[in-house]
Amino acid sequence: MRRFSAFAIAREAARHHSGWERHWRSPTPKKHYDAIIIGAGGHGLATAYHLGKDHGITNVAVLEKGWLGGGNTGRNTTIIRSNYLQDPSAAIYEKARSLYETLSQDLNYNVMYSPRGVIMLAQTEHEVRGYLRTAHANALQGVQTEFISPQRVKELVPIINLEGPRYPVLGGLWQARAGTARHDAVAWGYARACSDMGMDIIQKCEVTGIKRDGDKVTGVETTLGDICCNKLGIVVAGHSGVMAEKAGFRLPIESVALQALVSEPIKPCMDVVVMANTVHGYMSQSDKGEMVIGGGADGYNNYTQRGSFHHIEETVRALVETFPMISRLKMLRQWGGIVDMTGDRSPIISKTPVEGVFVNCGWGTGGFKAIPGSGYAMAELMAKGGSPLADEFSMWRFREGKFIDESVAAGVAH
Ligand code: FAD
Ligand code: PYC
Repeated sequence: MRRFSAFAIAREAARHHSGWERHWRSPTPKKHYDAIIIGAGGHGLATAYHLGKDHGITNVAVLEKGWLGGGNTGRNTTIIRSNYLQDPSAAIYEKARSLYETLSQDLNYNVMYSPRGVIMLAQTEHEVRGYLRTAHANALQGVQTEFISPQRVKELVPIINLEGPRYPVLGGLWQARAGTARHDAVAWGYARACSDMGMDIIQKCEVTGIKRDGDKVTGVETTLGDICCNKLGIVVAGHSGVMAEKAGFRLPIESVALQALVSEPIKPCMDVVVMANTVHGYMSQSDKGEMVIGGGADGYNNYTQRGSFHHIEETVRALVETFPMISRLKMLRQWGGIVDMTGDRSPIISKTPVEGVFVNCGWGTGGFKAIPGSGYAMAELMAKGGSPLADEFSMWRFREGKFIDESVAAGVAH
């Protein structure tokens, strides 16, 4: 694959951009692969990338029923942070955040990582205590966060109203090196790098069954025919329960819709990300100028990929108090994704009861930020049978009671 560089861009500009190559091949599936990954979202593609880059396993296919990045990876609000409470979470989210810092260089693809800083507002006394606790835990974990005063919040976010009668701003948990990245570019960058290593990324290929010989996986049934493999990674987010059932086991997971919306574009007015978890709303400004707004998850399980109107109303009504200027904005678009929720709001990166089958899911409302770290850990697990970053996230922790409770750090109420 030709590398992107200032020189390449100048040369293409001079010849009307006629020389760019396709970013990834669209091959027909082979009969057999060493490893198959189901799901070409960020986590599946990052897993394939690290299988090749770190472990030299390149006879790999990534199978996607729709289009690459068309699941939650292309539907999220792109917030990246690592201010979690528990040690195993801080380790994997901080690994991911640090990999994001150099991802554009590593992939030779501009993922537009923007470490603009994230504030989680404390709007009740209870939240103040909770975030102070997180800041202390982060200090021990080597994650740089601090609890800041309302005045400092106002300096960082001039458009904020500190004095809301229902939701006064009492301070905030601030992570200066947190931020955002361009979600599609993350998927595209990984896909291009995987294709460049000789891996097959096959879109419009739905996995409809999982083939076993006794307790061992032998391959998958797909809409493009049967394909054999030695190892299988299930990385399908909101459809993890469905896929696990096809493999013959159950996962402690539920699927619900989470939604977001954007306003019309306006002039730059907010250059950090603000999460207001008491009101289940969060907001950032995109490079185009739109205010990107997200709300809470649906209160019932579903696979709609749409979201519901009452959430838009609840989210915007509450945010208007904290950001009065948004009452004047027109909202342009709304969309939803199906997120996969575990009981302790932490992911599952695990071996399964079927030999050769591995699962990576349960990132719920917060997995975009984890993509590089999750791919790194999942690849290590698939290649070596264990990974220091993944071991605590085994699916058996629910049977053993070793929960990793992140219901507060998840940010979105669910
Ligand atoms: P996906 O991107 O959903 O990929 C899974 C893929 O599997 C899909 O493309 C799907 O088509 C494919 N698939 C499913 N079944 C099959 C099959 N049978 N055969 C083949 N392919 C199949 N996280 C953050 O960190 N920060 C945020 O700000 C944030 N905001 C969010 C806002 C919204 C509205 C939503 C919906 C989510 C948000 N998230 C956020 C969560 C984040 O988007 C997800 O955790 C993450 O994208 C999950 O990535 P994934 O690769 O596991 O899943
Ligand atoms: O995990 O930071 C997050 C998040 C923000 C919005 C949805 N998830």
